[in-house]
Amino acid sequence: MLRYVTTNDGKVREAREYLGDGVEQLDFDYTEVQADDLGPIAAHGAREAYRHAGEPVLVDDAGLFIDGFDGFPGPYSAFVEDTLGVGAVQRLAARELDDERRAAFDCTLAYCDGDEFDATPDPVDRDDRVAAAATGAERDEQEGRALPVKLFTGTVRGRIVEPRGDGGFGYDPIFEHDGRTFAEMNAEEKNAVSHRGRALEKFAEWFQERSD
Ligand code: ITT
Repeated sequence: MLRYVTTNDGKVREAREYLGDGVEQLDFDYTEVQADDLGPIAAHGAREAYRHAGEPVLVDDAGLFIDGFDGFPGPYSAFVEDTLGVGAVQRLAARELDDERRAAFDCTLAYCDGDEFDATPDPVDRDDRVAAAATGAERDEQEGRALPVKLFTGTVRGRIVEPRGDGGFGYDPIFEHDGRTFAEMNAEEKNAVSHRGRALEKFAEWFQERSD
C-alpha cells in the first residue's frame, strides 16, 4: 500500500482522483527543513516518513511563488496561509503589484520505499555539510546506507486574482489559470492542468513501469 504523507485532506482528494484507491493517507507531520527549494524539504520528509511508517511513502510539498514578490511565499506558503491568510496575500498583491501579479504553483513529490532504485541525485550538495545534514542524507551515510529518494516535479503558471469559486483548498480561490481559478474547477479539471497533477502524472508513469 502506498502512503500519501500529508496533513492536508485536499491533497489526498487530488492524489486519489489521479492514482485511485490504492493510496492511503498517512497523517504524519514530518519536520520541514529550511530551504529555498521544495526538493530538499520533500526529500527529508520522505526519509523521515519512511522510517516512521516502514511502508512506501509519497511526500507532497507545494508552494505558491509570486513573481513580483521574488517568489515569496514559496516554501513558506503554509506558514503564510496560517498567519497572514490567503485574503491578505491577494490584497497585498493587488495593492503592491501591477503586471507582476503573475505566479507559479510548484509541487514536488518525493518517493521512498527503502529499496535501491534509480533515485534522483540528492537535491543538496553533499559537500555542504549543513544542507546535507538538514535533508537527513548525511545521517544515512554515517549509518552506511543512504535512503534513495526519487523526486517528481510539476509547475503551473497563473496569476493572483480576487477570490472566486468554492472548490479546492488553500490558495485555490486566488490562483487563476486560463481564465478560471483553481477553486472554480473540480479535482479532475484541476489535476489536468495543475502543479500536483503534472507531478502525479510523472510519478504514476514511473511507478507503473517499475512495477511491470
Ligand atoms: P502537508 O505539509 O502536511 O502536506 P500543507 O498544507 O502544510 O500540508 P504544503 O506545505 O505543501 O502542505 O503547502 C503549502 C501551502 O500551500 C499550504 O498553505 C497549502 O494549503 C497550500 N497549497 C498546497 N497545494 C495547494 C493547491 O494545490 N492549491 C492551493 N493551495 C495549495
